Amino acid sequence: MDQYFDERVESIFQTIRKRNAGEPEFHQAVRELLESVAVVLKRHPHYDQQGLLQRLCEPERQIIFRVPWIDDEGNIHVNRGFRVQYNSVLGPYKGGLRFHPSVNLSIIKFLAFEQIFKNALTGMPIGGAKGGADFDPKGRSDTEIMRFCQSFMTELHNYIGQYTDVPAGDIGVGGREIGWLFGQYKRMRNSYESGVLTGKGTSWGGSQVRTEATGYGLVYFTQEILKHRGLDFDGQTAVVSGAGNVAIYSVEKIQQLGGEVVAMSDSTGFVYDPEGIDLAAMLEVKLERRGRIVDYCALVPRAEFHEQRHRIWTVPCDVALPCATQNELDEVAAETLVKNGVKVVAEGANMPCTPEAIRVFRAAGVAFGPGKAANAGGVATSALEMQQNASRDSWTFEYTEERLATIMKRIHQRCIGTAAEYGYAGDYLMGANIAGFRKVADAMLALGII
Ligand code: NDP
Ligand code: 2IT
Repeated sequence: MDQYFDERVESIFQTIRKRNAGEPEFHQAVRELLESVAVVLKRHPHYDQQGLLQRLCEPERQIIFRVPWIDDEGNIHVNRGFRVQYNSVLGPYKGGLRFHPSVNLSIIKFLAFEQIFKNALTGMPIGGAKGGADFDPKGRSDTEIMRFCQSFMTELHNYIGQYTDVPAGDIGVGGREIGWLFGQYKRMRNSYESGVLTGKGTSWGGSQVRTEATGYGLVYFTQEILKHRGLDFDGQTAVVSGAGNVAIYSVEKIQQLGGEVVAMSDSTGFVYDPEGIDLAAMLEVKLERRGRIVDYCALVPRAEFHEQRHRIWTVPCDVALPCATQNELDEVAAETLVKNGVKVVAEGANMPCTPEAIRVFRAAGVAFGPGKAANAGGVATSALEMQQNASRDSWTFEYTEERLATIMKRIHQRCIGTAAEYGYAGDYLMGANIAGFRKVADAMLALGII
């Protein structure tokens, strides 16, 4: 019986792999989930009815569209836009938009697939989706990026809505872009539908704490892991990769909790600051000037710049938080972290650790918080924004942050409780995958073959 389900899961995965050829990131995300779920099927064979796994792995809808725009010199550019509406069994599709030259269907599908289970873990009524474009905002003027956002929304507006699909930000899409996207949506629809996008400005329907939420939530989740091991952040040394939205607010919260962050990175390299990152200087370089991380060293001369961003993981630390992009932390990096005594690794980015790196951490007994649990605070606060929009209310910063902290604690408990129930005590990856899967699968079985 046990072997039957291992083989069954492998055969379903092979069919998915063949049907979605040339999509390695998508295969990676599906494989991890299916491998965790075999143990659930052994205990509850009814999940293998109604073609559940095959339906779960096939997106409900995938939209690919042309995004033409004109640059400041009058040249015409054509980008490709995506929205993968993966699963709406728990609520309207929900998930971010990524603008980055590396965006393709494989990346959007893996992100949308992960989002289904992440959103389920939050306990909020939201389905899973992701979108974006292979547009590179780097070096573009504000007017070029605004025109791009307007062209993107001119097509996307046909497929979204507060009860249908609610996008938000991700890499390359922050509050500024959400403003341009929302402005164009409002204009196309002649309707002030606040709940159609999240991550809005607080004066026009946005929620307090949404900007900080992914980073803060990640650190709350990591704090729970530390507590579970009889530790806290006070005195811990941390390394945080990336220098964008998630990384910056992770660093802020770690510092508030008494930890010290000694390294951060961007796509051009990393900085090591032996006295701890000066966040005001980093905010000036990355958020105000939108500059390169090397510029931090001009403001903080004690810091060192290193060109190879992957080598950030050679900096010894107790807590490692990869917060940049997928597959940024590989097996070699994981071995180095373990050798240097890392205690906790938690994913702020989506799928930043390769499967081989995760195996290294689990084998070494390092606590590993997978992204779909650890970085769920962003989307959870998006759901709080939807709640405020639906009731035309707005909550204070303190109240909203308290809600976020409670949600992250509950996700931690759900991971720990579920992992123990299935014989994997302390294994957050198994806990998150199983708890997320069961919630979605139960709803899919209840709603029939759709
Ligand atoms: P930002 O665009 O604000 O920042 C991204 C950071 O990662 C930048 O420092 C960027 O460097 C670096 N980066 C991005 N792509 C690459 C790449 N291919 N190679 C090297 N470095 C790269 O994005 P966010 O902080 O919002 O997102 C970071 C991660 O967190 C992503 O994986 C995202 O999916 C995930 N996430 C985001 C949430 C959110 O609410 N924003 C919620 C949950 C997860 P550079 O500027 O040099 O390109
Ligand atoms: O990966 C993610 O969870 C996000 N980019 C946030 C999604 C959202 O809808 O807030």
